[in-house]
Amino acid sequence: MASEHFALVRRLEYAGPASKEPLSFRHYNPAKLIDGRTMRDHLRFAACYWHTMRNGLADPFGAPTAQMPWDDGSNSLDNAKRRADAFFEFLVKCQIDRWCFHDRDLAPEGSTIRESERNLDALVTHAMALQQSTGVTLLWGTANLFSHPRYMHGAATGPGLDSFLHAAAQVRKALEVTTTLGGTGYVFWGGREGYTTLLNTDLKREREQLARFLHLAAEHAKSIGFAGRLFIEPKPHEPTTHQYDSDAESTLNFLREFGLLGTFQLNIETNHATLAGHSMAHELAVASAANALGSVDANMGTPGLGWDTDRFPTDVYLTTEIMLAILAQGGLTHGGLNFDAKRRRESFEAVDLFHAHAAGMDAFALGLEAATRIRADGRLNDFVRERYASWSTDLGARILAGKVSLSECASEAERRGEVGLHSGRQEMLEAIVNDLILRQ
Ligand code: XUL
Ligand code: CO
Repeated sequence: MASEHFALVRRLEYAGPASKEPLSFRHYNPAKLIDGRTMRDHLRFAACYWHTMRNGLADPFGAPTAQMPWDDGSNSLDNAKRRADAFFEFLVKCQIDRWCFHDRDLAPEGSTIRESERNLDALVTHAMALQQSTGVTLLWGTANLFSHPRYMHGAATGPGLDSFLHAAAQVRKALEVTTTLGGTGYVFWGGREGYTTLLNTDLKREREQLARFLHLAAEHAKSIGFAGRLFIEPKPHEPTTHQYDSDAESTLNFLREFGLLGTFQLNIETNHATLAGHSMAHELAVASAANALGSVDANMGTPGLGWDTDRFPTDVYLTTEIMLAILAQGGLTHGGLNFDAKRRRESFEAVDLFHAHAAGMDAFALGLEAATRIRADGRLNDFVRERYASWSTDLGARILAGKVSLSECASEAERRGEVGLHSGRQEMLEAIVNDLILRQ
């Protein structure tokens, strides 16, 4: 790293819950062992290049506000490299071990595919050196198939063949550089893979195009020896009216319909879950039940505001729910907690990048500790086990194994008489969760 871009910030350290030093961790203690694994390994934090380095914090009504003294606003390769230097300095100082990027965040688009690829190669060589000197690793890479006007009607799902072909070129390259950088994942977020109006759309055809595209990408990933996992990131809409991979259930159905289940896992993002009208806990449960919870885009929305506001995840109830889902499946192997989050437009100083990420990291550390207490306490698990206990009887097992007919069920119902009722005790369980979140 040539020079310090955040000269006033020293590496954030764990200072304990009593600390009032804002640029420190009160709860994230990377080396602390929890159930035999360090916090660092449980949480697998990543920061994203797009919001951290490329988001000027403009909104539909106002100009960018973010102060980025390392960025001269040009499209030059030198500027792109300086930005990468600043990003890696930020990662090290914030103790974030992983990063994620879109091809076009990292390197400027050229006037031809070949030129774009050359620009990307230059930045990948630069990022590789930064990875080596800092020990930071790549969580996942992806291609931006939604910003350029060529993709206005969709990329793989566009009505014209040309957008599909161009997207293929971009994804081929993005898969290759993700492999070069040792990424443990590669993400497909279908930014414009949906429709704006059905009046001009052949939905059946577009879904088939998307499936073919994903097959081609998976085949290419295999052929180049990509050792990571392929993830799809559901989102219901924005910018499209309807995105085909709209939530976890619909994405799993899509994968199943087109023979892609098993090849792809899901990257679940909180604000996408809420835009879909679901809780994050719901989306995680659906993905995990299908053995398809691969990674998490860690952010949160703003209740009552119908946008993807991508706030930093500072809600401890939310982080507790997320960590419960992750711990229940034994952790994330190739994915992690990627802060796909941006500061508010008013948090425009460079130091706010540190405050924002530290707030998210501390919230997840609290969530990890709370989820661990909830699991160790056992009352929630016991309650659920007890609730389904009758299925563990001989008859329950035989029904599930398909060995009992509907008529046999009916006779048994008659023999048993009226159904015995038991309370769901939701409020009691919610109180237990509150107690265990607050008891440190
Ligand atoms: C958009 C979004 C993307 C993906 C990567 O809402 O979440 O940034 O995470 O393309
Ligand atoms: Co995301």
